[in-house]
Amino acid sequence: MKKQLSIIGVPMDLGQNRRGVDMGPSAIRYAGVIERLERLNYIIDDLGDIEISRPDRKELQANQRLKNLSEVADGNELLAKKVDEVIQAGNFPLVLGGDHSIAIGSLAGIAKHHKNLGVIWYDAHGDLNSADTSPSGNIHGMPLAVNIGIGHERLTNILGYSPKIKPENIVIIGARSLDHGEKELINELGIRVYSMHEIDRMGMAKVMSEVIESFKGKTDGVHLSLDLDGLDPNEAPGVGTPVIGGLSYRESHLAMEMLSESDIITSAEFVEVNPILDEKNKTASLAVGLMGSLFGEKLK
Ligand code: Z70
Ligand code: MN
Ligand code: MN
Ligand code: MN
Repeated sequence: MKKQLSIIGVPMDLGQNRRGVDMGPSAIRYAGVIERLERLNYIIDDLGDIEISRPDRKELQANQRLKNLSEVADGNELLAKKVDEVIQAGNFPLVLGGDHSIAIGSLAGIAKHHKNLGVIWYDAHGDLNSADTSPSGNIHGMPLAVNIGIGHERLTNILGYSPKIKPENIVIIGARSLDHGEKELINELGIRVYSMHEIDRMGMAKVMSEVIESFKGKTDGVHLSLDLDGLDPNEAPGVGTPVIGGLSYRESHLAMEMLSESDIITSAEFVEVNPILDEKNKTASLAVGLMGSLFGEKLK
């Protein structure tokens, strides 16, 4: 792993309906992310937060099928440029959300630098909807589709190219709430999904070995997009769309430790921490703990 990390906060809450997730970056900083990673001998450059424009109140969610499209697109454009700069400077981008719609900008900035970027989507959801299939109109349910080139042009064409990633380079881990259209797309494109069913049957160690093995030699970088709602809401209550029966604290730490050992991760984002819905910053602290493991903390 590169030793120079650039942290980018993205106070985005317009990709979904619950206010408060825009305070995720502050909550994660407050939980000590910088100190935690400095202790592991990383040099941290905190670039602060991307500016997100607010829609005026009567415009809020005017387009019910793509809520807050122009603000979400604008914020992601700025994020994509910032991430691109970080990688050009030779640093590792660590992006703090914000709702998951920010994966549109992160990946736009990252994928430019790779021919075959692998993506690990750690999430209860598939985030593979488009305006046509979405039950909610919330863009945070669409970023993975956008990154394979499906969706509104304002979103798919950020930084002027599309698609960003190939379906065969994606692995979804922790899925347990997929919409009808998402399942169809997964089957049509053969996207690999380790749902809770497979994780229960195989165990996280086997799942992660398979994932890591499948990326080795095939991809020229791997992005980790970790939605805290992939974890069980008992352990990560501070998320907008909790789904019971999720990944445990221990499974998640094991996954991060295995990724750390494999040394395949070249960029990462941690999203959907909502301090308003949290209990004493438990979810932000959990996120920081997972970053500790991802970046090489050892038990002994
Ligand atoms: C649902 C939708 C979602 C994140 C919830 C939920 C999507 N599939 N994504 N939380 N991160 O509205 O599209
Ligand atoms: Mn998500
Ligand atoms: Mn989710
Ligand atoms: Mn969510």
